[in-house]
Order: sequence, then structure tokens, then C-alpha cells
Amino acid sequence: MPLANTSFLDACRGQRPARTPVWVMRQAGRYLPEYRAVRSKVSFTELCHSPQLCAEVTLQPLDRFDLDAAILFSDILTVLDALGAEVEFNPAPHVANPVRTLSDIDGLQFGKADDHLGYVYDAVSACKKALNNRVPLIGFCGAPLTTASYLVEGGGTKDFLNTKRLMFTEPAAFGRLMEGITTILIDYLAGQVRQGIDAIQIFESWAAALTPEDYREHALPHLTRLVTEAKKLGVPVIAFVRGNATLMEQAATLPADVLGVDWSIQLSRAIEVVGADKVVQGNLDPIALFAPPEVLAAKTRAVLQEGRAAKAHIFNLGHGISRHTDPEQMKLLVDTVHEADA
Ligand code: 1CP
Repeated sequence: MPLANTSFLDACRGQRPARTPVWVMRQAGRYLPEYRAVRSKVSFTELCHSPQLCAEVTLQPLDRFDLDAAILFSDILTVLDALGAEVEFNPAPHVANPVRTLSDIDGLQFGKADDHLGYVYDAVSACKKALNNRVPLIGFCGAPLTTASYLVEGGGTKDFLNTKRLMFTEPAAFGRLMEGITTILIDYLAGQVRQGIDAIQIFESWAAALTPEDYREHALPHLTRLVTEAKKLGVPVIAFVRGNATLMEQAATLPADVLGVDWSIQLSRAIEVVGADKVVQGNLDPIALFAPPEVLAAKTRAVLQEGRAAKAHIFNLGHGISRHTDPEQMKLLVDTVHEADA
């Protein structure tokens, strides 16, 4: 059976559907009371390991809002299972044995993702079944640098000290780590696509931790390889390189179908930099959802208007939705996007 709503995939492929498609990064999650109700009974890890519960929470935002795509409920750090690193979520991620030295890197398993991530593939199948072709399902992974940073730091960080120290003091070993992670990520995305994923988003959440020169030397080549290989899987690839104010030119060199734009750059300016022949996704400030309704609606329409200069535009926030967001404001955002094209 074909998809009932193809507007998101059409836009990914550079067509302009009748209505601008909209989905929101982190659309399934803690700002929804029904998500919190599920999470009150199971841990985040248990949730990620239950295909039925993953499907339930993936569909929760679709039952409330007129969204044009679903995103698989999982996390960018589940892939660390395949490297033999133990990650716990409380709810922020914590890696028990961070990778800081050459021997730590040599101790990682750079094997096959499929041997360890079958539970994610089962979640993909369960989500596809539950969606019943309503809208496409987006699969995802972290970019090599963002994934490596959690492995090296052991969790979130403000200054990326351990990651950059390793990169500066042991550049060859850091390169090997990035290469090994990239190989696993390629394998992981292939596994997701085999189970029916319709598009891929690669989250480079922490690109701006590096200077533009260091990003070009130490991170971009690995991300380029990941995007190039992901493209061969036959579904559209979205590259979200957060830190666009300084990295938009580098992101524009990626062979992705869609370039994610964060809120650090005006969308019209991002389109000038990447060129009007590219498809862009973004970029409303997530905190605009805390503005009075008429201000939120005006800001939403302004982003939509700027997006008309691109080949095609997928409406999204410029980063993940805050857990403190009022779901009514999310509804206003989605309806405002669709009503503008009605
Ligand atoms: O239930 C809970 O309390 C756990 C909170 C939570 C959730 C809801 C975590 C822990 N991960 C997730 C789900 C998640 N993470 C999804 C699927 C839901 C959806 O998008 O609808 C996705 C796509 C992610 C991706 C993710 N995880 C990113 C990239 C996106 C971004 O926001 O930049 C990153 C950086 C993570 C790491 C992570 N996992 C969880 C937390 C709290 C964090 C951030 C840690 C930090 O600040 O460094």
C-alpha cells in the first residue's frame, strides 16, 4: 500500500508539495503527558528495547498534531551498544567507561551493528506496522563527531575538553576512532533501511564545538563518508549540522538531499549560502513556542515565507523541542504551517 501522505518525501526530493510538510525534532518525548505516563512505568532503556512501546510513543505526537512525518523513537547513543560501551540514561546519557586513550580505542569492538542493535530494527518494524502508511518514518543516527563526543566525554559536556585533547594530542588515533564509528553507523543505517525506514536524519548536534578549521580537518571527511554511503541506501538523507552560523558552507558541501538549518542563522541567509537549488529544513527557535500565541504564529509564518526561496522547504524547529513546551503551542505551530498553504 502506498503512503497516504507523501509531502515530506516529495519535499526531500526537491518537489514543492501543495502544503509545506512539517515535523519537529524530538516530537515524541517529555513535553507530552502521554509520553510521561509511559515513562512512569519503564526506564528509558526499557522503552527503547520494547518495540511495542517505541511504536506507541512514536505515534503519540501524530495522534495530537497534523504532522507529515514520524521519527523512530530511539536515541543516537543506542549505537554505542555495538561498540561494547555501556550507556545508561538517568535521563541524561552516561557512559561508564569513557574512551580516552589509545588502549581504550583498541578495546572497542568495531564489528557489525546488526549483532547488537536488533532491538532497534524490531522497533522500526513495529513503528512501520503501527503507522500503516499514514506518514513516512524517519530513521536516524548521530554524526561521527557527536557520537564520538559522548563516548570520549562519558556524557554531555560544555567544553568538549577530552574529545579535543584526544583530537589534538593523538590525531591518528582520533581519526581511527572516527573511522570505526562511521563504519558502524553506515551498517546501522543500512539495517534501519532494511526494516522499512523511509528517510534518514543524521544529527550533528555538537559540530560547533570545533573551530571551523578543526571541523573541516577532523570531522567533515567522516561525515561526508557517512552521508555518501547513506545516500546509496536509496532513501533521502537529511544532514543536520548544528552550528550553521559558522558551518553552513561546510554543510553545503555534503551530498545530502536536505540540509538542516538551526536557529543561529536566518533561514533566508542560509538559503543564500547553500544556494536556491537545495532543499532546506528548519528553523524556528524552539523557545518561540513560549511566546504568546500570536507572536508564535507570526514567527512561524515568517520562517515559512523565507523558506519559499529554497527549492523546497520542510518546516521544523532549529533544534529539539523543549520538554517544558505546552502541547497546545505545538498544535498552534503545526496548524499555522498548514493553514498558510490552505
Ligand atoms: O524519557 C526521558 O526522560 C529520556 C529523555 C530522552 C529522549 C526522549 C533521551 C535521552 N533521548 C530521547 C529520545 C530521542 N533522542 C529521540 C527520539 C524522539 C524524537 O525525536 O521524537 C531522538 C531523535 C534523539 C536524538 C538525540 N539524543 C540527540 C540528537 C538531537 C538533539 O537534540 O541534538 C542527542 C544529542 C541525544 C543525546 C541524549 N539522549 C537523551 C538526552 C537527555 C540527550 C542529551 C544529552 C546532552 O544534553 O548532552
